[in-house]
Amino acid sequence: MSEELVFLSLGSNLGRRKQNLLAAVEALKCCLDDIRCSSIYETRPMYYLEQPQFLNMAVSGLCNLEPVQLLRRILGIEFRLGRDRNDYIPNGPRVIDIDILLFGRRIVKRENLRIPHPRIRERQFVLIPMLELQPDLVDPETGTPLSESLRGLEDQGVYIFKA
Ligand code: PH2
Ligand code: MG
Ligand code: MG
Repeated sequence: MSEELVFLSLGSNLGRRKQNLLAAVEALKCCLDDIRCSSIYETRPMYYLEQPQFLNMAVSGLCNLEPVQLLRRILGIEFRLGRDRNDYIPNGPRVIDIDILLFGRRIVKRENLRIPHPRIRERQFVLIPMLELQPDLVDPETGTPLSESLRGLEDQGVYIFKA
């Protein structure tokens, strides 16, 4: 089976935000080896603005699963950590959100899973932590360095979290 370097984005803006992120990292040891974590950032909400500030971070690791299998595990972890998809507001508040950003250089276009994550390039709360882990990352679809996408963005309110 082939092993791929995977990048994930973690976010939380409900409950004990930092503990939620750290519990997710712990749980991800089920699916990822050699896990690396970015700093934790406090970030202004995007899209749906009337909600608490998020904590966001990026995680990388080596994965032996297929992308869809990884997604299934991630949905299980989100559920165990208290994610409630019944009172779900699109882009609204959540205890934990784990998104697959990159899966090696693979491209996945399924109804329930798109890799690379379609909104990476417009989100400082994703780009800043993931480029902290690996500054030379490239968009596998276009070959464009993700650092270039970041350079083109206006300030979105992303700060290192100190607490
Ligand atoms: N996640 C969203 C919508 N908006 N904004 C920030 N700052 N951080 C997030 O993780 C986030 C968001 C939907 O997943
Ligand atoms: Mg998300
Ligand atoms: Mg998600």
